[in-house]
Amino acid sequence: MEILKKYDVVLQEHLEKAVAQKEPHQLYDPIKYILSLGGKRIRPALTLMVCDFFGSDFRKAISAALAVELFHNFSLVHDDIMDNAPLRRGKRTVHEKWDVNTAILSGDAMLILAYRFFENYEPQMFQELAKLFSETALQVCEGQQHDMDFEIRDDVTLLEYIKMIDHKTAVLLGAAMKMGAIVAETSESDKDKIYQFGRNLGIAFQLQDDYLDVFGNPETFGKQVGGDIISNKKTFLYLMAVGQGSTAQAEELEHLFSINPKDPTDKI
Ligand code: GRG
Repeated sequence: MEILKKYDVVLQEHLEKAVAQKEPHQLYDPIKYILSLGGKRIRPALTLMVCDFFGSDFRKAISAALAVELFHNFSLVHDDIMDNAPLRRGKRTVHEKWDVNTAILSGDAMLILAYRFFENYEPQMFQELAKLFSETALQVCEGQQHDMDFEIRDDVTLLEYIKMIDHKTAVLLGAAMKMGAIVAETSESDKDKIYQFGRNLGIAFQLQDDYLDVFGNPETFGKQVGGDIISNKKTFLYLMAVGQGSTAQAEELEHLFSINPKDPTDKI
């Protein structure tokens, strides 16, 4: 987290600029609001860090990082509408502060603004980044749909849950990191490895998020603690509580994420 903090100032400055002086204010005020609430900014920081890591100037990756953060914020605004959530980042959600229609439209604008950031790259890089972005966005929608479907099911398996969070959350962390590698023009093999790393990190991230939803400190969690229980979400804790998680499923998971437990270098 200390390393990632290094990128915070740059990100803040660029995010503010991205929506400054845009009209109509009814559309952009909610965007400015959600961005002003900060959040951890982990995804864009990872984009910049990976670019840095591969020896390239991290400033080249700023547009990609902004696209990732705008997309993430858009998904939070729409997710909060779907969950009827009152709080985000410790403050009122956009649909609570304004209304649902405004939150939908401002979210849509953020999605488009995100995409437009890729236009700052040369055609070949634009194509690679935009393709990854649209593939990822579609997977996020698919993950979100599974998450909703699971609310009314009682037989969700651990494997189904992991696949769901892989799409809903982890692919975006994978894409955020891969974008840093794309901008740094690394090899295809490095791009693939960093993408896998990001996805595994994303799975761990969502497991932690699920845990905090139940046991987090309401003062610092930023969301309503217990929200997942209220909406009957199928989380890791829920599945453990009802005794889901067999050895066969664990083996399938290893296969899915290409982890070889016997190879000590493969312990992402
Ligand atoms: C992709 C077109 C399209 C639609 C979106 C609403 C939706 C469909 C998806 C929701 C996906 C979602 C909200 C996943 C949860 C991911 C998650 C763990 C969010 C919290 O991330 P943090 O902790 O938040 O990084 P901060 O506030 O720190 O930025």
